[in-house]
Amino acid sequence: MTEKEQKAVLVGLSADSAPERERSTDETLGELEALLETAGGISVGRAVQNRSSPDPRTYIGEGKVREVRALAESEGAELAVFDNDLSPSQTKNLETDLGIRVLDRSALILDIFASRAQTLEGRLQVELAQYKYLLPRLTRMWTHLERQAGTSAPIGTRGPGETQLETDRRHIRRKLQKLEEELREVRQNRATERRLREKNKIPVIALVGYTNAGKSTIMNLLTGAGIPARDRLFDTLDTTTRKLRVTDRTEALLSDTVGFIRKLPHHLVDAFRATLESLTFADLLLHVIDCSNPEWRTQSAVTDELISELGAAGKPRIEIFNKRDLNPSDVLPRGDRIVELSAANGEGADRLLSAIAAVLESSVKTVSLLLPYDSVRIVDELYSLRSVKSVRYEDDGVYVDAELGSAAQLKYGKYTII
Ligand SMILES: Nc1nc2c(ncn2[C@@H]2O[C@H](COP(=O)(O)OP(=O)(O)OP(=O)(O)O)[C@@H](O)[C@H]2O)c(=O)[nH]1
Ligand SMILES: [Mg+2]
Repeated sequence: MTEKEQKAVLVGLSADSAPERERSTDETLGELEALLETAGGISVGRAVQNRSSPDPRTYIGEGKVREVRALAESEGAELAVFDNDLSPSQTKNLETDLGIRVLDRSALILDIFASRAQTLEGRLQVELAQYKYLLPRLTRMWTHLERQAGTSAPIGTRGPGETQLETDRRHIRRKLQKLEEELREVRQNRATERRLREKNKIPVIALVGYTNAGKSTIMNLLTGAGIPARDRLFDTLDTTTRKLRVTDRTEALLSDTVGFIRKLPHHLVDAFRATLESLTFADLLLHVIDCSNPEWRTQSAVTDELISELGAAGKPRIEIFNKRDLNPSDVLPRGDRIVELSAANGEGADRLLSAIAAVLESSVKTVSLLLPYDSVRIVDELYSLRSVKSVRYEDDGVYVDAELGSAAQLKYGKYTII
């Protein structure tokens, strides 16, 4: 499903009964337009309605439906994209009343994810989310078709329709099961990688933030990873991890992953939970905020909420106010764990690295290590970190007292005797 240069009208509802976050505004419609463009469509008109509550049948009111239909006809739109989530029956009713295809926000985001996913795990996750989205909509598709055919089917002939629907449902359930199995297998491999990483005890840093905030650009700046970083939403869907040299005494693994957006379809959050779980294994989160976006406060709050939802709220965190070059004058929050950055030109990278080092090397402690003779090269490593305080060579190995930051404490943890 791609929407190649399809003309679309954007429709939003701001219902008093809905929580503020779910109401449609100029800003959310602007974001919807960016999503549409990312999916290969083009907006030819907007319609917004204020109402006390959504219409159960068509979401927007009857009069507004007529207005949208007229707008779509005059602009030659073949698609109406709703800024909110529609129930399966609302989608069907709107398609009938408007005479064009109707997508809601979740369907549009799913479509973008489907066209972007690169790795096996990414593709499986998106497919899983798509089938889950489809399942409840299947019934409606059939009732719709049945109604269209104008059949009030005589008793005894109603079977085949039902059977077809059941077959389709069963088919999708089987497909879902198979996808879940395949995902389990892929994830098992990743769990093995993670165990290996833990054995080496290198601290893990995860980039998080709203889509398009500049996460991949920062990853490239710091590690030369060469990840594509284009000005479109959801450019990155897969997790990439690279080694990062923080200072001459500390190295870490930095990972870049999928960005967040408000009203992220819950099927997607569920499907991507495993990818996003890398956050819960991280030792430090870098929360990237695009401070040139007038909506950065909301975007940052959405990210905070998703971090909590994923169970990573307690992690040490550095906030990066990125794209400072595009917004040099605004007064931004300040603090030890806040860094202003222009990832595009590298301005502020040194401050970012110092802030990372400060977190990873915080709580420097003197520890005593016992290194077996086959691991004696570690003494050289410790000398090069300038952390050695004393060394004793005994029968059972080398006893070293060293001053280590928390990253190195982790790394050499298995040799620690005090
Ligand atoms: N002017 C300016 N542009 C930037 C800066 N950082 C990133 N960009 C641009 O912003 C756009 C998005 O950057 P990405 O690094 O792809 O953003 P992302 O957070 O990885 O986005 P997703 O993967 O889509 O979630 C790209 O066009 C970047 O070149 C910056 O500091 N200044
Ligand atoms: Mg990216």
